[in-house]
Amino acid sequence: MQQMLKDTLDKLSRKSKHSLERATNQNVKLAVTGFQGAGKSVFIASLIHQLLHVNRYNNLPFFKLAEEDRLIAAQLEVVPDLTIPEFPYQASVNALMEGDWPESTRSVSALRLSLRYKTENSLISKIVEKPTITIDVYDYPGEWLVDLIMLNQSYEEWSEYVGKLTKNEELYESSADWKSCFVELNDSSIDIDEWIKRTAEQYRGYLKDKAAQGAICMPGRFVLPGELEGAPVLDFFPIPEGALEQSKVDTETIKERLKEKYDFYLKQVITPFFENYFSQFDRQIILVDCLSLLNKSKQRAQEIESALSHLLKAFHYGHSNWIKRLFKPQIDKLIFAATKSDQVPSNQQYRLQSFLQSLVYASESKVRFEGVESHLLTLSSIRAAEAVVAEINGENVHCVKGTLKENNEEVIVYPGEVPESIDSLFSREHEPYELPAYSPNVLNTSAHSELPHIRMGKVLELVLGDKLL
Ligand SMILES: Nc1nc2c(ncn2[C@@H]2O[C@H](COP(=O)(O)OP(=O)(O)O)[C@@H](O)[C@H]2O)c(=O)[nH]1
Ligand SMILES: [Mg+2]
Repeated sequence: MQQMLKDTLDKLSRKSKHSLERATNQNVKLAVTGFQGAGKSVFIASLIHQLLHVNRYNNLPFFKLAEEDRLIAAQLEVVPDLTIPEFPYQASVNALMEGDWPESTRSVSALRLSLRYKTENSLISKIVEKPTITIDVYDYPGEWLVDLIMLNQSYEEWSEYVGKLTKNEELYESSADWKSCFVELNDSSIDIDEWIKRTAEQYRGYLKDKAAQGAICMPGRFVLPGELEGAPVLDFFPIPEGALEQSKVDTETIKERLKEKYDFYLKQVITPFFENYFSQFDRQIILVDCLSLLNKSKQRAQEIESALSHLLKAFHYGHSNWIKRLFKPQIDKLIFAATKSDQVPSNQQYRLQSFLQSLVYASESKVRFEGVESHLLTLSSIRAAEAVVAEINGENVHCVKGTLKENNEEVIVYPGEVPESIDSLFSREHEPYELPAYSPNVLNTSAHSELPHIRMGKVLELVLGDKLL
């Protein structure tokens, strides 16, 4: 009888220990957000790499878990949703190790990383000595992110918004002359559906050319259709101001057809995408490639700034729309990061940070007002270039040193001055900032497959620090 009682008690305590252990295991879903080329995929690859190698290289200052030597081990796992392909972590690291940047992203992928660590809480350590925390990260083409803006717009509003953007057509070279298709509407016998199909094809061609020249283009699937290549849902386009005035065809029918396609796109393409991948996140990091604005013409930079501010508005957590329901319930911390900070001399890092702050100021205030904790920093997922002081015309000048991608030549560059705010970028004539394409400097800095970075430890502390027991 006694033995039976003891067994039962043991069983019970094992069971409660098990459920307590389960309760102490945490999961963080991190949304890595940013336009194409912002540095999302490289960021994810580096983040994972730093965590997998933390005990070997002591590479994460500011990440307390690492500094206090409490991380036992990290391990890659499959994300429970088996329908999502795995993030190509190994391929990305292999590319970096060979001195190449990973290929740009063409579809959604995800990865889970589990960290087992020692808790510093003596009470918790009595129950579970070595808790685990898992981080899920999702990667997707930045081209698709911009469509979030469309969720706030009717066809008419969208058409007007992108109509303004396409006014500056001479800014971009393209062989696709979609606007000239409107001339065909002088012919009353034209088949409207055929015409829409043809014009949409031209419009997609135009957007692809524009995107290739660094513009942010909407709808994102027109630039990178993924599985929608050739699907009729992509057969729509905006109506430029006054373009239907000379039309001998029923313009109401045209508008109706385009609106139908637009609404279908919103409902069947964008909404499920954001519902599937964005609704579950706890933490978000918005990566911004501020430097790419500095070497563009004013008009091109203004276009990107406008897309960014529209996007951030769509994220406003307090909006009384369904985007609020998508994002707000979960996300309690938001980090804005200016990426590729290795391309800025050390004495100008603060300028990069204040430039980012000026870009996101309105959004950050809103987010804080809503009670979401927000942070702002500069980082470099892979430190390709390095800050140095060089003597130029007898003076010591803060520069960057890197290896050029095109010919592997080592160069020391004074890139110019980062403006302290977006207003200052637009209000005076700046010398374009020099941004040569550097190779990831992994081979030079590491004999042991370490990926050099700037401030990834700080990012990890912000993302995970307060979740650890
Ligand atoms: N110098 C430097 N360049 C970077 C860094 N991260 C990304 N890049 C560059 O930016 C490009 C785009 O990065 P990627 O992560 O593919 O951007 P994504 O489109 O947001 O996923 C890379 O191919 C690199 O040329 C960095 O930390 N430092
Ligand atoms: Mg990518």
